[in-house]
Amino acid sequence: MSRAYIGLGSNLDNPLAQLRHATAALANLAVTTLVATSGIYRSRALGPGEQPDYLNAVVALDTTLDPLALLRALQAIEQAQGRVRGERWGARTLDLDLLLYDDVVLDSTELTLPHPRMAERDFVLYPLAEISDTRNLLPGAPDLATLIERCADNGLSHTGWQLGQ
Ligand code: A4P
Ligand code: MG
Repeated sequence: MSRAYIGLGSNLDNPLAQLRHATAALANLAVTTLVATSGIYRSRALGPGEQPDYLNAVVALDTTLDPLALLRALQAIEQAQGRVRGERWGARTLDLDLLLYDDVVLDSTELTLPHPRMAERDFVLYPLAEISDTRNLLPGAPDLATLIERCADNGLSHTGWQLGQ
């Protein structure tokens, strides 16, 4: 059994419903158990042009899917929720990022672990810190509390909402 952390993001088509729907889909994945969910955060869109704010959250899964199988399962959930791949970092109904998979380090075209941009993103670090042991979480990186201290302020706020209804 491996522990994986998934970052969820949405800024189109009822983001709150998108995140909750995705959480239910993750809980239903084969050979996978949903073990923890963070609160839901609002954050300013990082990316081109004028975009609506994002809702972001992180969940923890225990799974026996290998990392690539899990990534493909995440992409299938994105597709099922109407994700249209357009401009990089463009607005989207649902983005599921595989943040961490145990302490696996991987750099292939299809999958990079840990997620290459997670250590600088407040909308990943804060929800992750809610549901994880913050020490030695990212292989080869400072602990989560240090990363949070170093992270630029991008106007992150907790909505008070949870992923489960
Ligand atoms: N890929 C490689 N490693 C991974 C991984 N660990 N997890 C590949 C997920 N995918 C991974 O992703 C592009 C390719 O990355 C995939 O084909 C996969 O094989 P994508 O989801 O198709 O495209 P994208 O999400 O537009 O690009 P990218 O570079 O993954 O963007 P990010 O880093 O996911 O950022 N602002 C706020 N406030 N909140 C957000 O959640 N998210 C993004 C997307 C931008 N701005 C944001 C937010
Ligand atoms: Mg992505």
